Amino acid sequence: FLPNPKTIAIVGCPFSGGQPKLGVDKGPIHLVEAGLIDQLEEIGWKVHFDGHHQFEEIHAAPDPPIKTLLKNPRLVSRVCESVASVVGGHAKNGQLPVTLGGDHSLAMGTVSGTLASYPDACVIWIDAHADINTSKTTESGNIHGMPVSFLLGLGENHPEFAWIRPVLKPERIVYIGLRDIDAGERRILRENKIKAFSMHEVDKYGIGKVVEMALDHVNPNRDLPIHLSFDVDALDPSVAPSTGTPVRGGLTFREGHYICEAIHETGLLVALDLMEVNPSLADPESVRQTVAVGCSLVRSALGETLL
Ligand code: EXY
Ligand code: MN
Ligand code: MN
Ligand code: MN
Repeated sequence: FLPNPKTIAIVGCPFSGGQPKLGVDKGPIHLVEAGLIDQLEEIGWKVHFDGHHQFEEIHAAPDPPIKTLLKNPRLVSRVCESVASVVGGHAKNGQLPVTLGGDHSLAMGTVSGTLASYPDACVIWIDAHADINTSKTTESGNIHGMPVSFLLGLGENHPEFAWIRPVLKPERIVYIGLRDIDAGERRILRENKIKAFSMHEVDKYGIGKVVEMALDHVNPNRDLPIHLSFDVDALDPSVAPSTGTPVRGGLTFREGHYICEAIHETGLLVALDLMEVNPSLADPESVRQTVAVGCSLVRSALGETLL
């Protein structure tokens, strides 16, 4: 799908408004300072660094909760709308947007941007969580637990979110890594027949088979563009400790990398998100480890091989 020279657009999104913990906005700066851009050039990409978007023009205060529950709804909505246009613009130019979060609410923007250019794209969502709460089911009000429901058009019909078109079809998203799902989310997954491979399936079949089954579901003929949205909390907390909502029993270092490598091998990747790296959580060595694993996942998805 991408013209030569193959070009990546790095979109830094220092944004934390989809959840309450400070510091996740520092994720992109740490990933870039760890050398991600040079590393991607070394594996043969032309890299356009699009900067750390400050969303300065977005003044959302006062931003009272909508229906008393959703937190920072206007801020999150407007930031994601801006991310959708930035990511969509890069995709239209034939570049591969790599969006560095920031919290996972940003994926409302990134996936919207991808689907604007590639309407038949599928989404592979790697996460401990399903991020599919609606304004009716959310218990926390944190919008990073909700982006998928917005993309599917299940949730909010508040005019503030009217820009988000329900562009994603339930059969075009698949999850890998789930292990912390709310009761309401479980119902939504079932009612919409959304395919998900939890850690149980990873244990049962092995990661190789799980990725193959996931691709068979969303991309049976291996001809549709792929948007990979990788939440670093999909990894086990021993592998990626610096993240806001860690859940034990996650993907190993190799399982996470295998997913990225296998998706690269399809030749179909058109957009990548790396989300929820929070360098303010945990000790300096854990932060270094999490940032390094984040860079290394991105390299694997973009073609770094072991041999
Ligand atoms: N399901 C919980 C909620 O809705 O608040 C936890 C969501 C955590 C979401 C993280 C980003 O993946
Ligand atoms: Mn640019
Ligand atoms: Mn997530
Ligand atoms: Mn998560």
